[in-house]
Amino acid sequence: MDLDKLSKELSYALRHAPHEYELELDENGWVDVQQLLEALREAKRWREVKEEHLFQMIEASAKKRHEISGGKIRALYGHSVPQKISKEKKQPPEVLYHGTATRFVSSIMESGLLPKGRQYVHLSEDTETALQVGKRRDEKPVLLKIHAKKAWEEGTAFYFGNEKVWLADEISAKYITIC
Ligand code: HQG
Repeated sequence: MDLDKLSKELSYALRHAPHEYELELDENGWVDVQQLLEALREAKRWREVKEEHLFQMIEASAKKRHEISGGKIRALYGHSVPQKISKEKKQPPEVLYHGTATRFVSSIMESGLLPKGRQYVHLSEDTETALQVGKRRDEKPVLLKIHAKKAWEEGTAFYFGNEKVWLADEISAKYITIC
């Protein structure tokens, strides 16, 4: 079983296109594990997929993208489905980071961080993770420091994604500095 491909397919199904699998996410993004497995098994590649592979996939991944609980599974962040996935509000640490491409920086420093194609802006707890995120779009990404605690105290909502990924609706430019 190719666990990396399985993770990518699940991210696609649970973040972006549940309808293609005839799945419906609940308000927190959960779907029934058995329904998901049945939908996956319709494709030849996943005919043999079982629940244990989902656990192995989560275990094998360096990033905690998915979560299983009580017979349900969900993506923890990254959604672009039209129905807004409700996330748990949580006070962020003093600072968070965002790695981005050089070509986006002037627009970000003018309009702030916006969710673009996804439902939320994604922020990282540590600089290393943020730089990795930025490297997806730029060999030499720019690291932005987000003054998260100040933004929170002044009314910006932050949400918990996983231990390393934080979410926000948007971040005003006044809380962002270029590292
Ligand atoms: C940029 C992956 C211009 C923003 C990653 C980013 C992450 C602006 C892009 C997770 C802007 C959106 C999310 C503005 C934001 N003007 N550009 N005002 N505001 N942007 O992919 O944070 O591996 O939606 O800087 O590793 O790059 O899939 O967000 O470059 O954790 O699990 O607009 O997705 O995780 O891009 O990545 P994205 P992201 P996985």
